[in-house]
Amino acid sequence: MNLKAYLRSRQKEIDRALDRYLPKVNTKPATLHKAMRYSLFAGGKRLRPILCLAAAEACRGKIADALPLACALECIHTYSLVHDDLPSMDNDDFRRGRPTCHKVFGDGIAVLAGDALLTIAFEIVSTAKPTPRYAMSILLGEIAVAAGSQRLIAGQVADLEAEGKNVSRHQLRYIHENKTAAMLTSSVRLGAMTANADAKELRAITNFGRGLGLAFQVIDDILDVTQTSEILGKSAGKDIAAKKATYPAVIGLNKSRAEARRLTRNAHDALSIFGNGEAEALHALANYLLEREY
Ligand code: GRG
Repeated sequence: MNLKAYLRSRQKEIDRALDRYLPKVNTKPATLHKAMRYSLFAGGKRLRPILCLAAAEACRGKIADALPLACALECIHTYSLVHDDLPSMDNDDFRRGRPTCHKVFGDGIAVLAGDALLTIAFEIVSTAKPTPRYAMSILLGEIAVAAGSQRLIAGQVADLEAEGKNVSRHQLRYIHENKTAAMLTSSVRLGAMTANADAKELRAITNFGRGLGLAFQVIDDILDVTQTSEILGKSAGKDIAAKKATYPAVIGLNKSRAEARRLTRNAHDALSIFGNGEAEALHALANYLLEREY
């Protein structure tokens, strides 16, 4: 498959849907809606929504049915980035290649834009069509848990508390599993749910998500060391400067690369139950992430 064309077309589809879901820039309070749109349309890769749609496809679902969940995931992801960039957290001036939300709109509006992006995600989920196996309560529970105090936010807390300390490989795994892999795993699980996946398919998709989610964060850690700020669209080398808990810091660069490859192989293997090229896009996405390592 032509992955570049696939990514471009999916990104456009997701952007069009997000544009429909978000209040227009001049809707009162205009500053807030401007800030929400500023961060949401800043050029993110749309990885979580694309994974959600690809998982729906693998389980023979319709893209249109998965789109509300895909968009909700991107809103939550963007909120987490806006809050993560705040001076009281990671204190970053650049994100997605442009000044961060608080640099443009001020800290107060950036906090509120993040809050509003998180909240609108649930409004968007409420427009999704439940399936025979997955009621609306299951869809809502899945996304709320992934974004909640024992997953995404737990990972962020552990990350903040680990700064400047020596962390074990076990603690590092906890941070990555929660801060990064939980949302990526739920992205593919929610796509599969909108396709009414059976238990075996959902298990396979979940294992794929776990492998890919962890590999993604190991690769992100590697990129922070090996790439420039221009390539990353955010400040490079920040992890070392802030004495962050990262894979290269804990096990070294070479072992981190081997670990990223091992986790990506696990992700591919998990998809073996799918036939007839059903999971072609998921395989291609896993390879694409690994290629970014260099
Ligand atoms: C504030 C609750 C809260 C959580 C913040 C997302 C996050 C947790 C922190 C950002 C820093 C970081 C390294 C997070 C790990 C996940 C990650 C690599 C995010 C970047 O995701 P990409 O590469 O970004 O998909 P784009 O901009 O392409 O969407």
